[in-house]
Amino acid sequence: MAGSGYARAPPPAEGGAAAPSTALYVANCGPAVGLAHDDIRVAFGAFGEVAGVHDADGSGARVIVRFREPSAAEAAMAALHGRPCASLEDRVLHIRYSVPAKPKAPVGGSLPVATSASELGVPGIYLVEDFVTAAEEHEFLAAVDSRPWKKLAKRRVQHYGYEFMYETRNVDSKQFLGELPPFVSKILQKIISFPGATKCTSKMVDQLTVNEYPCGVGLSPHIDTHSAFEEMIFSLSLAGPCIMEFRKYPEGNWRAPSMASGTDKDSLQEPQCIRKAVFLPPRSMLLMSGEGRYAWHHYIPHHKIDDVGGQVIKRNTRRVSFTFRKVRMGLCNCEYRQFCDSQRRWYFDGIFHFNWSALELCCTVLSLVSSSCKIEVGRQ
Ligand SMILES: O=C(O)CCC(=O)C(=O)O
Repeated sequence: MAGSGYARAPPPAEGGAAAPSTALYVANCGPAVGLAHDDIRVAFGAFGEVAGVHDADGSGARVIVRFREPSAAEAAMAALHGRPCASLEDRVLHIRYSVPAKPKAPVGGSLPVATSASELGVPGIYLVEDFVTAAEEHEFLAAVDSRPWKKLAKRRVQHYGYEFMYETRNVDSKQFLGELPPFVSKILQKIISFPGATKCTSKMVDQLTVNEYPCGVGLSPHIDTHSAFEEMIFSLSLAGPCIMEFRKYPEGNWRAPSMASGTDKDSLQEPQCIRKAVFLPPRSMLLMSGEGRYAWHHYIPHHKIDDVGGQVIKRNTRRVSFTFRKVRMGLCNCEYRQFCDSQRRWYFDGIFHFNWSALELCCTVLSLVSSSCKIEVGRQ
């Protein structure tokens, strides 16, 4: 019934009859089998007032007949289903009750999708379109396609510089795999002059993750582990576009990322979080820094199509992203302590005014009291 605005009526409760509705889905009936809508209206009109007849789909051989009253639909069903209909050239009609389809959620959710970083308005997020040319894009894709991919649950990856460990969402900083490959040197040169990039040295990144997402596949919401990587994270989109959503959770409502084993599980919609989305076209470069990198989750929804400013964008090609990061060698001391694995213990200490020495003292006193109780009990 795709496209008719009607769907099959829910199945009847066990042992019960199908609940009548005012609309009937009638198969083997319509202009493609020589039956005009007007003739169908007249034939069904014998059972009660017909509110409308329209195509159920693009076949021309299935229609929706809408009555004013459920009793009329019930009578038509009883008289015509599975039988030749004399007033419709003796065609055998196949009829089901049908109900108005629930409206589908708008493509991409109700979230407006920005096409620039200024429109997005997440502090520390920068976007440059056409960061590389189409010829360079072709070159980069050929380079990664000639190298081995590692398969994750829903996508393929390659790692350079340092291996990324999905179980811990971290890298082993002692396991240096070698310099970044020569095919990215043009990108590294351009990164130096990226707006928003503060440290102007080509060594500002030393780890590359290449992600290949099949059509419509996305990525779970997450914040890159603070202790694993420095502040600036660059992501180059190649081959296909995507929407990237940013989510900020209110104070005290933060959840740890859930990407164990590279299995990207969509998190439940969090009603309290602030959500913003931006369109990443192929060949664009995104920089996540400051608050946008440290305190906002980023997320790629699993969508086959997206609505960008009223334009339908099909994600019918793979998307390949090159994510460049700098491995952190010490602890993170950012100002977003709530989201910082290097500082979280101290953050929660602060919130709860927790005093570890006081706790230790309490434990000692308790254990002394309990052992003296045991002595007392033993004496009785
Ligand atoms: O594909 C992207 O642009 C982002 C990749 C990413 O966030 C990641 O690998 O953690």
